[in-house]
Amino acid sequence: MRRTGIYVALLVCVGLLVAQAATIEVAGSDEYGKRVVLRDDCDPRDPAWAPTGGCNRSEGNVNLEEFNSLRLSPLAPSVIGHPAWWFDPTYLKVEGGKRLRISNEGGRTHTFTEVANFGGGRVPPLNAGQPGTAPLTPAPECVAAGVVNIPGGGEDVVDGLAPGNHRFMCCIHPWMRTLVKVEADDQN
Ligand SMILES: [Cu+2]
Repeated sequence: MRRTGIYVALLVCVGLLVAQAATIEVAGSDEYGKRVVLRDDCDPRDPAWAPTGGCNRSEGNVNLEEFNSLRLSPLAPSVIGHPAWWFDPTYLKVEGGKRLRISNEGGRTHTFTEVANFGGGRVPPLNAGQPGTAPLTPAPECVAAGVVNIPGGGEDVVDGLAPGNHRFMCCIHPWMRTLVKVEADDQN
């Protein structure tokens, strides 16, 4: 009886380990695509977000006043941006041929736009640096037709990326950036 109990306990342990391994595999697996999360922490209780699209979050802690106060730094002439507005991760490697899933877990609208070079976005007030300095020059891709907006809670998919470096930025908040390094598929 005692030995049976030990076997049952062992089986339960093995089962738990297998279940855990499966969960980890799915979360990090290329089979379903790696994921970039577009993040912000807008405060839905602040009505000041409403005129520019609102804040589609159940909770958040950054009001528009704080967002604006952290957009610039006295230590730099150019745009810094509120640190809660970011692409997570800011650098990732994917295997060639695998898709990339994009999830906007923020409450504001963002874009995940590939550009040849990082630059300014399409919203002039968010490109402006310190008084007396030149604003960021918009990346051409951000002012072209067809830029896809991803609303708060929205999803998108990027696939067909060739091996090499790919720069993605938000065309609204130009400090939101990531570099995707696509590795050559060595099975060819
Ligand atoms: Cu954005």
